[in-house]
Amino acid sequence: MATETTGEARRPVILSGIQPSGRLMFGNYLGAMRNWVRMQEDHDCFYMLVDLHAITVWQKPADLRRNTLESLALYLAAGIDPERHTVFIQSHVPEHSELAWILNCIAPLGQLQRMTQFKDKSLKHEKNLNAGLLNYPVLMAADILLYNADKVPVGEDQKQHLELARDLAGRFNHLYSETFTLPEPWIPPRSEGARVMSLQEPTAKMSKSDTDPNGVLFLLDPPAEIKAKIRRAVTDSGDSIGYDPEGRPGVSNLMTLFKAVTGEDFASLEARFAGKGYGAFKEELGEALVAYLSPIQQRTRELLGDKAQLEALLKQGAEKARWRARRMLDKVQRKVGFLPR
Ligand code: AQP
Repeated sequence: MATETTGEARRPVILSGIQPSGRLMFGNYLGAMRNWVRMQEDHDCFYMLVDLHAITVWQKPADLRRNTLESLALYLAAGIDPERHTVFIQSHVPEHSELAWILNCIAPLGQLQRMTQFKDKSLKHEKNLNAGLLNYPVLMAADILLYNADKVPVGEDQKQHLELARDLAGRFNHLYSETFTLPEPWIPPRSEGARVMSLQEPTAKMSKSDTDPNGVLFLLDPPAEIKAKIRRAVTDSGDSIGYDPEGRPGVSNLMTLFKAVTGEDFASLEARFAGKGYGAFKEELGEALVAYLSPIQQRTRELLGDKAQLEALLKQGAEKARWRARRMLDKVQRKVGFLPR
């Protein structure tokens, strides 16, 4: 297992990132960020904002800038510590693109074309079906392998991409010599938010770029909007509270959110809301979400008030990341047969 010296202890390496392709939402928080915060205790963590990935779908430049900075503030407000760990923007570390090119040259085209996300996104973005969308998982493999990450905490939707990263690492090691650690996905259980579903279409995952904002709980939604979205959330026929993600995806999704922000387990929720109907349940859930998110929102606003400090943190993060990334890329380039610069 790859480890790095940090202070006295040698700790396993974690890497993960989110695309600033919209405003961060509750699925990103439960599937990724919240676990990142917890993992800081006993890992050496690299957390990025993957803007190179974001432009595989058209982004208005002003929105991309705003979403990147806002997401960084949310990372910090949620509890990510940029002093003890490495927080950076993907495009600030050019080694990601350089390694991606090399990996592209050993990535089987057929495997990339079979990726579920590629197929979904090709349908959604028919008019902008670009090569970046196909090569997305190769860039993701480069992100991970550059730092020899042991574990990658992601939501369920990213599992297939992790498998590709492992395949590419294995293939490179086989073609040249032992170089990359094979990364393991770290996926939270579904009942803890590995797959938060849309509030309007509970059989589809919640997505920050959903065209229906009512389906998405954004982390910076004002309190009144959070409560309104929960009130309008699609539930299932019947009016009892019961956890059954296959049969009753709407109410099960809301129960997952309830448990995530209060810690109350499903059996207790079922008993407490027996005979009370969806109305009372939704009111309490709305209140609980607002109480949970308010301190994060407040801290995000404060951080966004000091742009210079955020930019300084980014500069420091990019320097730390580049130092590690460069060492690995030099090694890879040497093995491939490139002459040293
Ligand atoms: N609905 C979700 N439930 C649990 N986890 C989720 N993640 C995303 N949606 C959910 C996790 O969040 C991390 C970052 O995701 P991303 O931004 O890199 O890409 P994505 O999976 O494509 O997320 P979105 O919000 O759906 O983005 P858009 O709309 O731009 O495509 C990942 O760990 C992901 O698993």
